[in-house]
Amino acid sequence: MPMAYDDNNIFAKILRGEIPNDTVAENAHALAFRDIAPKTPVHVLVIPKGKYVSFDDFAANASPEEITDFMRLAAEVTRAEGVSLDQGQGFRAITNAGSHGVQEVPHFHLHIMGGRNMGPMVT
Ligand code: D5M
Repeated sequence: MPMAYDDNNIFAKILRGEIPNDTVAENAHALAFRDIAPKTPVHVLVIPKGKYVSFDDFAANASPEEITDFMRLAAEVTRAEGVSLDQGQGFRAITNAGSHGVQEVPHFHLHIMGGRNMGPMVT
């Protein structure tokens, strides 16, 4: 069963064009834009255009086309931002889910972060 989705979340408003965003790349099923409060020199969020609450919802319920477009857009972002392994020094891709994951926005998003050494994983 798909999870309940809140149409009033901020990324839903971005997808509807109700609030602006700093778009990095886009395809049929996914959008990438700069995080409004970047924590690293490169900090881009990749979101599906479909209504998915979190990673587990997306991974379980999205179509193969949605998943492929999402992953390919994430790869495009790493190249566009110069952090992909074939041209740069790498990046960290993370997603927060639910209360223990400290997810703030209940629309699935992948953080692509880089431009400096990220240090060890923190808990
Ligand atoms: O993190 C949610 C992330 O979303 C956090 O890094 C800030 C970012 N954010 C919040 N509002 C906006 C807008 N309007 N544009 C761009 N980025 C935004 P998480 O804890 O993973 O849910």
